[in-house]
This record gives sequence, structure tokens and C-alpha cells, in this order.
Amino acid sequence: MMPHNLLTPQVMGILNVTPDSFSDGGLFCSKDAAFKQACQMYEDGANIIDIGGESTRPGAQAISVQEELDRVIPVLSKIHAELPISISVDTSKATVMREAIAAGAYMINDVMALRGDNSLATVAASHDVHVCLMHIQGTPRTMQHKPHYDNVIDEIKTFLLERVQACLGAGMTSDHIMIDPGFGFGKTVAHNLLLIQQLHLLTELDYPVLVGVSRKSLIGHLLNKPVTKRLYGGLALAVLAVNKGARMIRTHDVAETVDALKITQAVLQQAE
Ligand code: YH5
Repeated sequence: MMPHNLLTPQVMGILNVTPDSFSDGGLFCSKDAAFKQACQMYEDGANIIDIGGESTRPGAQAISVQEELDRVIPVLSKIHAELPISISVDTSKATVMREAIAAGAYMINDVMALRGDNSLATVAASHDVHVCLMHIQGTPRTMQHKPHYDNVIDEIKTFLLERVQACLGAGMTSDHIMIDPGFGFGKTVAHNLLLIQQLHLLTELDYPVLVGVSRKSLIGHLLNKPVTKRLYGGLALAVLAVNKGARMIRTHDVAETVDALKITQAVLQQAE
């Protein structure tokens, strides 16, 4: 692999297509509004757009397969037809994965790291799709109920390497796999801070690391600010993550993140 500081960090723009979405309040739940948002993120310099139809916030309602398909697939098809940008789909459901791949998805971003059923890694392996494997302690419903680790970074590293092995065993190739420590998914503020501080222990593995901190409650706790006022805090964490070797940042704020990471990258790349 190339040394990470020679590769431009990538920006993944978040496109929520959930009516109950917590941080953009369902503003983009119709197909046209979602497409407009995708165009803006493309113009702002996003490298990939992550479409999510099911909210993973603590305590969110589960939705049916059909409901998730109805939210995600029309938007995905339109973006795929009209914008020259890669598309990722945030889902844990096999049917949504299959339909998303058929509609042109480049990556499956599964917060359950393809553990939903045994066939998921096989689905990915048989379709030349990329995957992002994320760590979570518990499930989205239970994850913030007293998260506990003896060694947070070690346990996450072990978990992610096990999930990588499962994907390789199912026939995926290593260049199609990304890993993600899952900020806020079964972690206290202290766990999240330690993960940033120790992130090199993940980025030194052979898989590119994705980091998603945008607007998360970690920032809210540290700054005592609501989701609408967490941009600068999120940028600080994104810069620190890239400085530690993260290769992709998942964010609601594409233009601002692109600028912050261009500066970060210029510093990391400057030769003596
Ligand atoms: C992630 O980190 N996160 S959905 C709570 C918020 C704001 C935002 C209270 N999907 C990740 O974005 N996929 C989500 O404020 C993800 N990595 C990957 N790979 C949660 C989210 C959010 C939660």
C-alpha cells in the first residue's frame, strides 16, 4: 500500500433519506430534494455519497425491507444515472444490499459489519462491491446503555480483523474492504476520544480506515451544543483523524470538510 500521507483523504457525503432523521429533520425525504442535496455535495467535492434509509440513532424505529427499498433505491438510481460519483448504501439488510448493488452501488456501508445473516459477505463477494465494516457494541437500540471495554482500541481492532477474515473467507478481495471504529456506536465520550488518540493502531493495518464523527453527540457533550452547532468541533476531529492516517471522512458538511482536509493534506505531504 502507498503510505497514507501520499493519498488524498476522501470525503463521503451523508444523504439521509429518513423522514425521522435526527440531524436534518427529514428535509430530504423526497427523491428530488435528495437528488438536489447529492448534486450540491458533488459540487462541493464529495468523492462518494452515502445513502441511508434507516435511522441508526439510539431507540429509532425499525422499518420494513419494502419501506427501506422505497426510500433508497429511487434516489440511488437517479444519482447513479445523472452524477459521476460513487454511491454507498448504509444498510444491514440483505435485500436492500442486493437491490442497491443492482442499481449501481459502489459500496455497502453496514453498521453491523455484515453479521445480519451468514450470506451477506457472500452477496458482497459475488458482486464486486466494496464494503465498509463498522464496529458497534450491542445494537443501535441498546448500544448506549453502559458501554464497557477493558481496552477499547484492542477490542475494536480484534473485532474488525475478525470481520475482515469473514469477508475474505467468503471470497471478497482485500482491496474491496474498509474498516471503521464506529464513533458513537456503543462508546462513551472517553472511549471516542481514546479512539481518535490511538487511531494509528487501526490505520497501520492493511485496510483503509473510514471515520464518521460529523455532528455526533461526542461533540455535543464536549461543546454543550445542539446538532446544528457542531460543525467546527467535527472539523477538528476530522483533521485529527486524517493526521492519524484515516483515509475517508463521513460528513454532513462536505464543502467545509474538503477545505479542512486540503490544508491537512498539504501539511502532511510537504517535503523537507
Ligand atoms: C459511522 O460512523 N454513522 S449513522 C448521531 C448524530 C449525528 C450523526 C446525535 N453511519 C456512521 O451519522 N457509517 C452512521 O448526532 C455510519 N460510520 C459508518 N461507516 C449515525 C450518524 C449520527 C448519529
